[in-house]
Amino acid sequence: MIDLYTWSTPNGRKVSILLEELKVEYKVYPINIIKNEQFNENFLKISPNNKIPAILDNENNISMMESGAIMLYLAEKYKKFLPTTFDQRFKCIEWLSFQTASQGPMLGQAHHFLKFNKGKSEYAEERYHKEAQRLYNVMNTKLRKSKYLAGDEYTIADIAAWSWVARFEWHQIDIRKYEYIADWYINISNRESVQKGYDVPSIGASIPKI
Ligand SMILES: N[C@@H](CCC(=O)N[C@@H](CS)C(=O)NCC(=O)O)C(=O)O
Repeated sequence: MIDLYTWSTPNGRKVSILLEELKVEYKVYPINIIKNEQFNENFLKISPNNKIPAILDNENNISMMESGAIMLYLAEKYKKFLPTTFDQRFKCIEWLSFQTASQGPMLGQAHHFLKFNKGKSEYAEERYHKEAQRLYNVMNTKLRKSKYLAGDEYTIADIAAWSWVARFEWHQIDIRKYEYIADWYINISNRESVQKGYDVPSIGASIPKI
């Protein structure tokens, strides 16, 4: 059994969607980041960086923070959504790293300035909106060449990137302008496990439609 410490955010959803896809039994512990529960001492023991998501694997008592590491851990443990051939495996790690190091953090900055602090810095709004568009072009170009980010297979790299693309309204992107992302987004949105994992912890959230 996996304990999942999470909140209704793109980084949290990456892990709940993956757990649903893997059909693994898990227990949800909501960490309300609006109420600063991520700073509670007990949570700090499994998430030293004070951020969700985090997991505790009760089978071996291993805890894990950082969504990218958690996804690699679960995919490796349950042998799914991480290709086994050398080339494909590293293509998956490459696109997962693109997501955790570039796409997620930059879109997060776009949300900070475009949605939550509008009008505070014209420079930052322009910078992160431009960067969001650049990242969408990178993904669109890749998805024109292959059905999924790492190739022909649906992998943890897609789950990670999809979870952030689902916030397209917050970073003011019209997905319909990115034809290949739009098809990929709809295709993944239609997966039953993605729909289930999206609303964890349950608040009645539904996947934004395009
Ligand atoms: N690099 C981390 C980022 C995690 C992260 O930023 N989590 C946010 C929610 S999406 C959080 O816990 N924010 C609370 C805070 O920053 O205090 C990961 O990929 O897991």
